[in-house]
Amino acid sequence: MKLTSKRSPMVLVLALFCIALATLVPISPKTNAAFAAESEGMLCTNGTIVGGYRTFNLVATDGYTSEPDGNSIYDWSYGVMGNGFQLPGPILCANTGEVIDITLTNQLPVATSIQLPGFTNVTYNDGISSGAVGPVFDATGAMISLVPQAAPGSSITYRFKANNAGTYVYQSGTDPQLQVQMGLFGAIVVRPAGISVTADDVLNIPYYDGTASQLTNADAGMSAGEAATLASNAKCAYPSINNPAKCDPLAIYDGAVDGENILILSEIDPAIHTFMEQAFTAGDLASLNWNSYPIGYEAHYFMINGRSMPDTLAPNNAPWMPWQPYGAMAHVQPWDVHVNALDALLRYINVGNAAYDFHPHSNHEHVIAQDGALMKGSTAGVVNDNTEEKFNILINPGGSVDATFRWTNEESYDDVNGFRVPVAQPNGPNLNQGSYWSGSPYLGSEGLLNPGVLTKSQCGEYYHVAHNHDLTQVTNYGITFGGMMTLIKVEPPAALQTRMNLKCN
Ligand SMILES: [Cu+2]
Repeated sequence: MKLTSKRSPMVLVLALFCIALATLVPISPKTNAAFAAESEGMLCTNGTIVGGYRTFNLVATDGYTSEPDGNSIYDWSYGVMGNGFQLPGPILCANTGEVIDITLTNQLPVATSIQLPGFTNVTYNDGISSGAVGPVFDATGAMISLVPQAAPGSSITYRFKANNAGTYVYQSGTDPQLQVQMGLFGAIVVRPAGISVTADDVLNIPYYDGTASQLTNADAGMSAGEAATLASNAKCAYPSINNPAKCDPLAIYDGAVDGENILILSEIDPAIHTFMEQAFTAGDLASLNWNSYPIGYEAHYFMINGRSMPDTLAPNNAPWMPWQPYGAMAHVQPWDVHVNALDALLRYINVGNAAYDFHPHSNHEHVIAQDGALMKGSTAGVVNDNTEEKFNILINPGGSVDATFRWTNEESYDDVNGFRVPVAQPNGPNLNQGSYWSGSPYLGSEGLLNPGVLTKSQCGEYYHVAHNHDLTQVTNYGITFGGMMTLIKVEPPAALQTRMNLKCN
């Protein structure tokens, strides 16, 4: 008796320990995404060429994503077959002229599909029937899907030709108000095939000097040799309106891996996700549709590439977010006509249900395309340029916007040659130092910080905020400085990095 009474608390502790261990086991274990290297910039899924078709094998499946406040959200999303769940779905990259096959295998307990806005002549084959995609109706005549769908456990292939370069959405066409909210969305990026950017093209890239006059790189003093070097690093987003064999001068961008970026904007009402999780766990299939949701819609998380600020700043494949593989922080260096005259490209997509007004601080961005169409027209061979410098970039639901960005050193200060514009700083105690402040107003320098201030500066770089201008959406469940926000990292010029032996990555 004595022994037992002495041991009882020990047994209880052990039992509690076992229960604690058991709760650490995921309820629904999922295949982890293939362990991939960290990187910056847009991360493409290229598929494989099978029988002349660019082929993507996707699954629709469920899993969990994390929010910066510690919340874990149950989602549905597309993933690459074999890699399992990820949010958003993979960024599918292709070239103009290619025929694309997307085979979707449905691992969800409800029917689902892929709708491809912006592509024409899409056909499907589900092994039983095939033909042009179109709305699907039930026996009573009610529409149940915008496109043919895959039943749970079955597959469907969609085939279409990538005729035009651009940035496109793909998303569920089945109960889309619910399924897109749950995470069934991704991006398709089509690049123009067969266009190489020449030195002459780079010399003629328009150069906006802040006045009404529009110069070119050549006017700004670029030499032919410099243009040739930059041309070898350049990529093209859209062909010229009048000469499809050439790149449009405003659509030439920095071909470095981090020169091309994507921002897929979305939002989450966590109550819907919890409701669907509970219905799924209970096997209550009738509740896995929009009509069964009993309360009003209210989003509390707002994301870029499936992540909320500050997670947006982490690199692609950050190991602590295995199911949210895409970062959203663009890296640039100061524009320089001699060594760095190619702009960064930012591709925006909105899969939310209202327009988002996105605002990059510091410089305007140059909006060049909307919904996969270059904003230029041609009347009797004369090009009408409707591209525009924008302070606020409006992205409509289901739509896309492409914009270029450059950061210019307006005061022409030059740390390589020791020219500094005088900047008077307040005394330390009067200075509130943010965690992205290097301690110095000069790019490539670091200065003294007040005691207790930890900086995230690596090499005296600048960080510019870029965020949804509806500040209620720059929040994580109501807590500000989160949500649909990221930073643009302006690194010191390459020459200064070399000279000062700066480590910027
Ligand atoms: Cu702001």
